[in-house]
Amino acid sequence: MKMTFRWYGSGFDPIPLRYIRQIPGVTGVVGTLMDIPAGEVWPLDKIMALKKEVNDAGLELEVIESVNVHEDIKLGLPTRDRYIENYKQTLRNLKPAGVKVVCYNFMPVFDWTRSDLAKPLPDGSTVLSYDQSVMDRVTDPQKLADEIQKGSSFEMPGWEPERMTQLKTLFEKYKHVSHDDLFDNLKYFLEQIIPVCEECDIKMAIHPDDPPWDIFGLPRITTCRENLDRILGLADSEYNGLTLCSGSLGSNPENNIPELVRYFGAKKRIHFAHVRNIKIHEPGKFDEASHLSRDGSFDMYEIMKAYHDVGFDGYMRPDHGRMIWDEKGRAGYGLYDRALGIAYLNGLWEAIEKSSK
Ligand code: DNO
Repeated sequence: MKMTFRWYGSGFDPIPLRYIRQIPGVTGVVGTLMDIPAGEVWPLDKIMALKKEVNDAGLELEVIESVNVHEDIKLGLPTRDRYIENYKQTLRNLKPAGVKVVCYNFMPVFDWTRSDLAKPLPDGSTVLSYDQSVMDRVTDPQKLADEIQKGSSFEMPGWEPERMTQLKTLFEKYKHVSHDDLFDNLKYFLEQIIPVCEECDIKMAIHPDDPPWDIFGLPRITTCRENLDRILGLADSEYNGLTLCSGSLGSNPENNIPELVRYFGAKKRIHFAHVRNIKIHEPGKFDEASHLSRDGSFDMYEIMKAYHDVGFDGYMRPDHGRMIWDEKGRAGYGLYDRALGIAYLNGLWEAIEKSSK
């Protein structure tokens, strides 16, 4: 297992790389180019400059999160071919930088969605929170998008301004897209991308939908074991794999995370692990939590044990943290609580490893 830390890049992330280097056990950064719109080619020189910056700080850049997929690909429009060609070129440009895994998602319009980006907990920290009843009252998703973008001093990934300005048109276009259409459109994409991944030795790792159910009437398919299996079958290659995000999948209690880790881990199709805890209050209502088992609904020991038992040797990162100690930063992506999460996950891992000998 290689422990990593998501970093949005200089100018986009207030956390200096040297701080990340000081978190025990972190070997690499999960990087991105925030200023390249979905669908455009990532220029080689920008990728190499990012690699140099990360390497100069004593860290590796082997995982990218995300290369976003243009909506026309998800919608299956004739214009998709141009964007797929761009995606292939981006993969070819990532190869010389030594990138091994690309995380992406296939969620229509929105990436992860929350009803509150800073809900106060009794201990004074704030967390991301989701309440379906609040979402159900949102009759105009444009308002939600505006609020989220206004409330956050940083642009959210997947909530890029250019995508949000077209919200109305996008909703219109998705009216005619069913779940099966979305599977077909993903298949079309993967069939073209995976041979390039094989050539470049870069593994694709689809991120689950968050939350893993339809929102605002938009179809979502990366939601449960059956669908994940179906997605892996769309292009049967180890290069077509998963980002197994405990918090996203686990917000539906029917998704048993240790079981999913064992099932997909045994198939060697988990390339990237996002490990975090959430507190589920009732179906469709949850708060994010510290990584500690007793603060949330998941048994983090069982999750880490499952990774250990399947011999997981891929990349792992903590996920959304609380905002603590008056830190100001990107919602879910502050330094302190994610660093605490890493220390805890590494502690579990060491104990599991030693006691299994
Ligand atoms: C949320 C993240 C997601 C993820 C994308 C992958 O915090 O895990 O935004 O990066 O869905 O494309």
